[in-house]
Amino acid sequence: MSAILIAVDGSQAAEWLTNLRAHAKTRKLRIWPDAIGNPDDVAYACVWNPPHGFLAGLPNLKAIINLGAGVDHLLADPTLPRVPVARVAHADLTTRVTEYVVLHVLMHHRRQRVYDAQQRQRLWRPHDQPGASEVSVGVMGLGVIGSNVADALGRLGFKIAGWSRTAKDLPGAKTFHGAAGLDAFLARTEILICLLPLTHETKGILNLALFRKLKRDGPASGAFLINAGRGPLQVDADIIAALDEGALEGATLDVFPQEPLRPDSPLWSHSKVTVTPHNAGDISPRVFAPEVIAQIERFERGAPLDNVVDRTRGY
Ligand code: NDP
Ligand code: OXD
Repeated sequence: MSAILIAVDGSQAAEWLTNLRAHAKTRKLRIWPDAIGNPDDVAYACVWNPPHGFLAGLPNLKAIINLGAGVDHLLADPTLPRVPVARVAHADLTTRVTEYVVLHVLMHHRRQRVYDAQQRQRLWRPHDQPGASEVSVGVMGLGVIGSNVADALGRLGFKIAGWSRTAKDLPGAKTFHGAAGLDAFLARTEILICLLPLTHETKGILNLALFRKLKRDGPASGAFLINAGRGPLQVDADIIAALDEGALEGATLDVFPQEPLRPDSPLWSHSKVTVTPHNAGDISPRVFAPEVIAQIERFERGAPLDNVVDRTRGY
């Protein structure tokens, strides 16, 4: 029987092996880099950020399963074999990212950083607090995760808008799409959430010119950015410039053009920036491994893979 290869960059490789083994029954499992075995045996590669060029060395590969939602690293490999690439679109991951975004929207909305600073000074000073229903939130990317985030924040009462590549209808939200819809979307947005994939169209989109178009005279008392999409969507120097000139009042960043974030990055110590280490939504091998095996078994019975990436679109 053909083998499944696990090629995971990072600390979760062993956990994937254990969990896939628990469901793979008698199937051969191989692990990169130490136990690849004969590359000719490998039919399925379950990967997270594998080195470019590596998958091209598996001549009998039938499908690639990306163990995460974003496929930018994979698609940037010019030698990527022409087999279907499936990605994670799973409620567990969607819920985790939604938790992260809701937490940070509320941190900005409720001025938590200001109160943290006041607590350190033993300062008792309430500030005006708008209700959620007065504040406009905008979600860039209305896919599996962005639409769930929009729904969760809508249920908290925020005014919701969303922006996507193609037209979308989202209950309770005002939607915009394409380059033509971007400025109107930004003009009404006080808290901007980015859940876009990284593609040649979206790279660098979170820049100073865009931040200057956000609404900063609304009840939120300034504009805020939350980026949990991908690092190269944002221009770090422009975030600092926007914070310094007032185009942005605060930022929460989970992702960075260079990860880990360089120790000398001014973002670490900026008083208006919250930095997290790209963990808004970690995929759980325990939860997702059974689905990987079930997908492969269905595929072998002739069904298409779920959540296949459109390589031309780039996500
Ligand atoms: P989806 O593919 O389901 O959704 C992508 C959305 O982005 C779609 O609404 C799409 O528009 C929109 N989009 C793509 N290109 C453009 C463009 N040029 N202009 C406007 N809108 C665009 O992705 P997911 O929701 O599953 O995930 C989104 C991203 O979140 C991932 O690609 C990944 O980078 C990131 N992520 C980060 C995590 C973290 O831990 N920080 C965890 C998980 C994901 P349309 O609907 O028209 O196709
Ligand atoms: C993902 C991620 O894309 O964790 O799944 O960033």
